[in-house]
Amino acid sequence: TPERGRIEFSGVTFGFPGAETPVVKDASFVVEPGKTTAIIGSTGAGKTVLLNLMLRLYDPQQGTITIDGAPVSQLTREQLADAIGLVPQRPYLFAGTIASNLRFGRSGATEEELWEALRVAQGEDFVKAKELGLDEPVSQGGTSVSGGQRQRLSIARLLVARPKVYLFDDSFSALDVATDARLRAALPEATQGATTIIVAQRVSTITEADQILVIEAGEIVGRGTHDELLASSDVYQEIVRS
Ligand code: DGT
Ligand code: MG
Repeated sequence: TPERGRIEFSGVTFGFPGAETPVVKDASFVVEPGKTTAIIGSTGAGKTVLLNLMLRLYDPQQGTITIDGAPVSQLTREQLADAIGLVPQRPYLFAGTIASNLRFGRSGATEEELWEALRVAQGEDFVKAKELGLDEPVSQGGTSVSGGQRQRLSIARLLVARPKVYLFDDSFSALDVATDARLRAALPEATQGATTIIVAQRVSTITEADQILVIEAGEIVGRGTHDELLASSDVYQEIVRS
């Protein structure tokens, strides 16, 4: 249902302990439920920190972050995990099998659900090619699978978990443009129209987003659709040209 998964940042400022300048400065924005919000900006701009704040890996020094009206600071770990899930920029795998790694977010998932998630995450072919398929062993850190495969397994894992809000931290940059497009085309159905936040490097990944936030040195310096930002944001124009 479209009323689930609304995130609001109000005047959020965060700096790492001991650092002089904050890495997120007075950020205020709304992520509308059921919509896709993209975050773009240069390396070190604060994109990952923004996502980590939603997951409460750290708490802001100022301001509030709410999910469906509830401050994240008041949610239990379980409530937060239920509401929001992340494909981290550097995905990790646990010692076990491909299946146990995919079921990490929801142990009750059926094999059919695992294959469906793999299909959407563009990971079906390489898992099928493994001798044991879903039961193929995976070592800690996932050294037996390539970086790109690890990323696809991590995306599939989040699809299996079915949170209200999906966070993708640079999850598509390593894919070729065609695979990236196929994956994103399959996402809305797979997430059942859940709120989606995509941190991206490539503009083609985010042109269709409902809202794009342009972040520079911890500040939101532009917001709007691709066309709106092309007309209004120098920083965005620069990113498009680069
Ligand atoms: P990326 O992934 O290279 O495109 O860059 P972003 O936009 O994800 O950057 P982010 O959010 O990882 O880092 C923002 C700033 O915060 C940057 O100056 C590095 C700093 N920073 C990130 N993580 C830590 C940390 O754990 N400790 C400290 N002291 N600083 C950190
Ligand atoms: Mg990052």
